[in-house]
Amino acid sequence: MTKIEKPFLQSLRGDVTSQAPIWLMRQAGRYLPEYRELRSKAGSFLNLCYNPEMAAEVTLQPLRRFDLDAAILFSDILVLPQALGQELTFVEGEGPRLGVLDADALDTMDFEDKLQNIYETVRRVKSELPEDKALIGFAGAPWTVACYMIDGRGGTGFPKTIQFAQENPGEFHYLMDILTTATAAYLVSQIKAGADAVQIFDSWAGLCPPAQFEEYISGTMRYVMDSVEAACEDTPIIAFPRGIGARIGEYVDVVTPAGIGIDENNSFDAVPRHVCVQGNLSPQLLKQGGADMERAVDKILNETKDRPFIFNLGHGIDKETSPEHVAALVHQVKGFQR
Ligand code: 1CP
Repeated sequence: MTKIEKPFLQSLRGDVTSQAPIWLMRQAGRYLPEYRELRSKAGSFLNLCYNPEMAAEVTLQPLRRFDLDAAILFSDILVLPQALGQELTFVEGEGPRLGVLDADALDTMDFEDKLQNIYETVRRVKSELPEDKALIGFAGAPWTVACYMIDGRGGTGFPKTIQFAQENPGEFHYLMDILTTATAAYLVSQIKAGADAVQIFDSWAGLCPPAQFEEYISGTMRYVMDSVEAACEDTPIIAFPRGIGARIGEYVDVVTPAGIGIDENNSFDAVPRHVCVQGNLSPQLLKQGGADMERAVDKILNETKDRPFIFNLGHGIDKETSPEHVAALVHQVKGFQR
């Protein structure tokens, strides 16, 4: 029997596929009624993350509805600081809250014990996924995770982190080293459990002071990549350094990921043509739908038709998005011959 290819992985290996593969950041989530139903059964977001049966179901929900090419593990970037021993809660409608950070008290030895249910979710999804669909594991990049660990919450622009990184470089470095090692181990375990590729979210890379960009963004990512590649050399890694603007070219040169996520304010042109680009429809346009969305999608598809490419949003899907707009988007992308 011939092996069925996964178009998502073909793109990451550098092929220009005849149709663009598509998945959407935050594709499992509150815009889907079936998600809201399971989420309320689970009682809390974290209960859902740590329950392999429910988390696997939520991971697969968007693929049951739409012809997406990849599932992304249902979890969160903040389960890693929690496994390291920092307190984490999710306040309904307000997002994450982390306890006061004591970097010396972090458990760098046994933190993976607390992530076993997440690896079990990966195994379950993998066993249920059709052969032509890929499973994406993920983690936050050290800078972005440190932002939440130091500021304790999102939505503020992370002023404490930015100040701390500048005024206490030694201590900040210590935290980044812990996160670099732990993130790599966490990703390698997801790959060993069955993830076909991993994405590293540096959602707040754009907030790093420019003078520290090489150290905390591109340099740190290079270390994470080195460790993951040493253990799993054939598994493609997608980097998503959101908001870094014109530094994207330099970033790709240093980090050399198989795939690079482009946010809606950046352009595909800034990246060498052999590197697989992923992006970059505005989540607002998806929410709006209709002719404006169609035009924007068409522009993206035309711009990327001669290079390895994965269709995605420029950032996570908005929770007010209509599932019908997602269906229309997938239909349009799949109907475009490259
Ligand atoms: O109430 C709920 O149901 C919780 C909402 C929610 C969801 C669905 C959170 C809280 N996290 C998630 C899942 C999630 N988070 C996924 C998995 C599935 C998928 O993509 O379908 C992923 C990949 C993430 C990653 C994540 N979490 C990032 C990076 C991507 C991004 O959006 O920039 C970040 C920054 C987080 C932190 C986080 N977790 C949740 C919220 C609301 C936030 C953002 C907090 C803030 O800064 O305000």
